[in-house]
Amino acid sequence: MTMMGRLIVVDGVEGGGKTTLLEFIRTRLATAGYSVLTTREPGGTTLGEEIRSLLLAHRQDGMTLSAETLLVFAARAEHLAKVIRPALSAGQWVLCDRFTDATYAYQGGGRGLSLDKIAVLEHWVQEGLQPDLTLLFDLPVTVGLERAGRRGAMDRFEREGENFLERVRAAYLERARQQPDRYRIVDANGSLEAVKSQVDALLNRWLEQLHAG
Ligand code: Z5A
Repeated sequence: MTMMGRLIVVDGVEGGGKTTLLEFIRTRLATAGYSVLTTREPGGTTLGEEIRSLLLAHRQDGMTLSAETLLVFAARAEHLAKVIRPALSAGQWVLCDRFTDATYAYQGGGRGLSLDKIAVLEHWVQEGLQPDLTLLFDLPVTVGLERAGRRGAMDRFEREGENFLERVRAAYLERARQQPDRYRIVDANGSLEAVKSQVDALLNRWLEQLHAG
């Protein structure tokens, strides 16, 4: 019987460097002998990437919070069924740029959707599947925005501004506090090299724990 793979998620407020470090993390896990598939949310499938464009685009008539949340979970249902579950079943490891914590943080913390409603969708779509590890890239919102701003035009979420992102950051940290086994917090407010060496150390320790059973 093939061993199930593991689901590792990188998440956090913008500009933390999670996308920049994705390849570094993939290489680190590959060196440890794992076959790793990298993917992202919203996205990861043809339909999911189309939904991502809808979510990030600026529209004159906006989007209701319910529609936004249902679109996020529609993309996730597709992603789980067509990419994540098949890979895990085949023994592959999946490294995903953002996952459901982002829904709790952005739609829940940021926009104020009740966490109970998110939990209903989470149970429906994930049927108990949770990441084995979530690396939470944490940094002051102003630093993250400044970095994201340097990268180019802002998307619909980055334009919400500082107060919104402060609520998003607080929601991420609260989830990490509630489920310390699953989360590792990365202090992303340093040089790229400093963040990399932290991530490397966290991964080494986590892999050791995993092997120790
Ligand atoms: N969203 C949601 O609302 N609900 C959900 O359930 C999900 C998502 C799943 C798209 O996500 C949006 O969807 C997201 C939330 C919402 N909101 N936004 N924005 P995304 O992950 O695709 O967002 P992104 O725009 O691609 O990435 P990001 O979060 O903005 O950035 P990042 O991945 O944390 O950082 P980065 O792209 O690696 O780095 C940003 C820039 O900073 C880049 O120019 C780097 O070179 C630079 N950088 C990175 N690290 C450093 C350090 N240490 N020093 C200096 N400069 C650095």
